[in-house]
Amino acid sequence: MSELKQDLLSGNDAYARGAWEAGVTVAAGYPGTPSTEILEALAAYKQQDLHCEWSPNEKVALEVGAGAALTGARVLVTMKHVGLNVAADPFMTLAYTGCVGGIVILVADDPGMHSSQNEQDTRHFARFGKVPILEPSDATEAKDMMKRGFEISEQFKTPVIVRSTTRVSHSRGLVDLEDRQLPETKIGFQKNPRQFVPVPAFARQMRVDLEKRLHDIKDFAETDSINRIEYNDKSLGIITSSTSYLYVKEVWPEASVLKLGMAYPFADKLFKEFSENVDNVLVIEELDDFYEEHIKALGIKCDGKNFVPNIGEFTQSKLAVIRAKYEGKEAPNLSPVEEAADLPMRPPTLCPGCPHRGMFTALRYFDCIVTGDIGCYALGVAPPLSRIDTILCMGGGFTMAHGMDRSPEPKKVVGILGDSTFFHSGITGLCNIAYNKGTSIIIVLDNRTTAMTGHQDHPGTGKTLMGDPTQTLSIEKIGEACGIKRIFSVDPRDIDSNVQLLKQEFEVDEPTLIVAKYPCVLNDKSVWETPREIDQDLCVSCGNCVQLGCPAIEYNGEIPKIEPLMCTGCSLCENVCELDLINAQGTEK
Ligand SMILES: Cc1ncc(C[n+]2csc(CCOP(=O)(O)OP(=O)(O)O)c2C)c(N)n1
Ligand code: SF4
Ligand code: SF4
Repeated sequence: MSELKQDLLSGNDAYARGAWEAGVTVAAGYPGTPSTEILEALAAYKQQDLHCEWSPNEKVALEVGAGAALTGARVLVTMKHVGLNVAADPFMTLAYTGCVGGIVILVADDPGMHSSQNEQDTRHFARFGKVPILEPSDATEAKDMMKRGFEISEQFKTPVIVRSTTRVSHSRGLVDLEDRQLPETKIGFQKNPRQFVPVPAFARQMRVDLEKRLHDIKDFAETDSINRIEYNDKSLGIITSSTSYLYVKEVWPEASVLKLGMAYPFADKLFKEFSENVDNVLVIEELDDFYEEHIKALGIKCDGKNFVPNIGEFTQSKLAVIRAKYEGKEAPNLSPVEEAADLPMRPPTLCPGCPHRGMFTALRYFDCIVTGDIGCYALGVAPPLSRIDTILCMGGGFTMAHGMDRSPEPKKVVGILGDSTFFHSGITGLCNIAYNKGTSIIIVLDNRTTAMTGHQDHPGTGKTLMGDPTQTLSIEKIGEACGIKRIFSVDPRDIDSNVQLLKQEFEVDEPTLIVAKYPCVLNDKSVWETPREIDQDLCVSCGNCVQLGCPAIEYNGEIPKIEPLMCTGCSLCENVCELDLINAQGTEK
């Protein structure tokens, strides 16, 4: 008898394992917490027959995935919830054409917004696109549902969404390991315009087929064990899914539960059967009233969002409070550790030596509007830099600048985004500025990586996800090709020169592209230099260096001091000290 192999895996590792075991041969995605580690873990299998790639954005990833799935290959596409907004266009039509090889779109939601600009409930997208969506609740189910996802995808010829959440992606559990099994499908695209070419004449039939397919999947949802009822005390029946299921099992161990593994299409027969067999129905779902609204529309009486919040992430303690409220009791005080009242504030800040700090410092000399974006540089909004005025979504740093520039707003506008964001969705904004005769200054903070999500490569870094050297795209040349004439490559640490450049470019009546190039100091330690020190005897405590907001500079009584263990020697503080009192440690004064 072969020995059962198990490993303690994070949800994201388990998704990767599931995809690997299911015989995925093509995987594409764009990084975004909490989904990022899935592709990294899958690429680490280094399988000859497995190709994993970072795409410049989620729309591209899904389109690449769709192409591969039409040849019969099994395909995984990964992204975070906001990424599906970017990929919404191909997603909605892929639901029509369907697939040949199974295609799973792993979308990771972030209830509580641990690292996201908004809270979104991806289940709505599944209903919108009319595709099935699975909701694992832990690492074991993450692997299993990933594999089921491919089977369902091939059985019904539809893309399948697997919806993760931060808690599922990042918590660990013991997972059974099985062998990789390649599907038997022969790879080879079979022409079939009626299925793959949604010109109106064919798309109208596809629309009808889509409803039929959805109907069949609904039958599946009502009979397959992916949705299951656990009868217990029948005075209360709870309908739930995802990690909420685990919290429910802890907080209401005696209750009956309808656990939904497939959130959509709705398993109406199960909703009805369950509600007929319990005295009261309570729906516990994270974020929106997705099930509740539908259950009520079926004429079933239930409680839900009248007790359960629709904002933020659940915890056991939150559910214990909800239980008390539901039962009309006083809320328990379940905080496991007393919160310390006097902990110092630790606001998020750019790292010591971060190259982004230099450009923000130069911009502080100007009364202009800065439309920012979502990378590490979003921290430029915080004091003491306070140099970002708006953030919307990836790519918005450029496009919002143009919108303000073309409005009667009298101030000059500077649009900022990072190198990964430039390739994600900055290029189209740049084309637009050139085409529509914008005059804003746009800056790419090019730190040679996607730092915010953990240093992933992108088309500008010269390396693929699989670790191979590749073509390095030049931001300057792309700018040129878009029609921008004024293009400057600068070192963000050179504050004086950058102030002069900005002054000059503010006077120009055409767009300017500035590429501020210097590597992220966490990604490339080769740029670290000797730590700096402040002459403690001569310093007049003017605060210029402190205003950089570098965590390595702290007050030592009246006089600021540099913590040598944190300092990367980036020289920025040296550049802003007008008395020239900051030098490399150990240099003669
Ligand atoms: C549509 C979308 N996809 C993914 C993300 C996750 N995310 C936030 S910022 C960012 C890119 C950061 O890289 P870059 O622009 O190079 O800036 P850096 O963090 O390196 O300074 C990503 C992928 C997101 N917020 N929105
Ligand atoms: S990770 Fe890199 S880019 Fe991000 S704040 Fe730190 S130094 Fe700056
Ligand atoms: S050189 Fe100055 S600004 Fe740069 S990391 Fe050191 S203390 Fe911070």
